[in-house]
Amino acid sequence: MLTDRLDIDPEVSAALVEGRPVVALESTLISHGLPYPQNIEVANASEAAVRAAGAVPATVAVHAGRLLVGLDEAALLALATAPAGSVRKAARPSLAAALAGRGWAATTVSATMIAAHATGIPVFATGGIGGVHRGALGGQASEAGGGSQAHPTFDISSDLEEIGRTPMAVVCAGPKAILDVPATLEYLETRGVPVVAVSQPELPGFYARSAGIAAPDSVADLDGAADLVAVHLGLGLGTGILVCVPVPEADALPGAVARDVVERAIREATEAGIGGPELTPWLLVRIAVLTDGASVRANTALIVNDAGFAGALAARLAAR
Ligand code: PSU
Ligand code: MN
Repeated sequence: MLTDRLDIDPEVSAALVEGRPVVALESTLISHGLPYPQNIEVANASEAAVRAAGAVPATVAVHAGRLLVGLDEAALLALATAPAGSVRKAARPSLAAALAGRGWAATTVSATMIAAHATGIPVFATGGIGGVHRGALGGQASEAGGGSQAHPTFDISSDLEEIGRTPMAVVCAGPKAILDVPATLEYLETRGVPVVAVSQPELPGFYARSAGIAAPDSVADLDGAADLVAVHLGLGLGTGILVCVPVPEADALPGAVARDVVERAIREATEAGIGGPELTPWLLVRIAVLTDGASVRANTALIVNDAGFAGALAARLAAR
């Protein structure tokens, strides 16, 4: 059983027993999404942002055959400083391999949601969710451009299936800009996942404030988000709800800049034959180089912002 593999941090379990707010955080963005030392700074700042909002952080990872819910400082540092390639990326399809291995594995959105749901944590924060990659469906990707190969890659993140089957609020800054964002929204709609933008009608665009398309739904602020999340989870439909908070203005990439570098990085990835679980980390690194670090500043700012928002959301929900 999954529950036999769970190691829940005592502070996290005490908070859950007492009905206090807890926010789950993922760890792949630490090991695969950002360079050192920004990754450890973000991991610590995200936990601090959750606490400042009145909630308890629970970063999730796999170590020595155990699924850890709540990491201490040493564990976060171990993940952030591990030599490249030594930390596995654990998603739903790779969770068993990660648990069967001896070392560290970082959890993606899907594996983090599995752990959080098994623990009883209803709010989760990440940077940007994975989704339908450009070219996943073959031919020209819809509107967002790129992905011009004729054959479909079928590369669709397991994040989407997980949000479609787990009743939890997922706070992010939009689907990652490297994706076919319109197709990702369609997929979420089919799986019954409400997607709501906070404070603006447009869908947040991960590196940029806007993805350039309307969000399926929007709310004015935190209170509006808490109301909608409470109703959705209260209905017992069994699906998650995606709450999209735009990257803070000061660190956002201008929309046109983000679009250009993303398209160039995707072209280069296709030429280099990059695919599978390597694709997302490869693109994030390449975009960091192409923007001279500006994308890393946007990514770190949006992750910490999402964590703070999720903390406040969890606090509202726990107070009801
Ligand atoms: N958000 C970020 N950086 C990341 C991720 C999210 O700002 O690196 C990670 C998440 O763990 C997400 C994963 O689940 O990217 C998606 O990977 P894939 O496309 O291979 O499913
Ligand atoms: Mn994939």
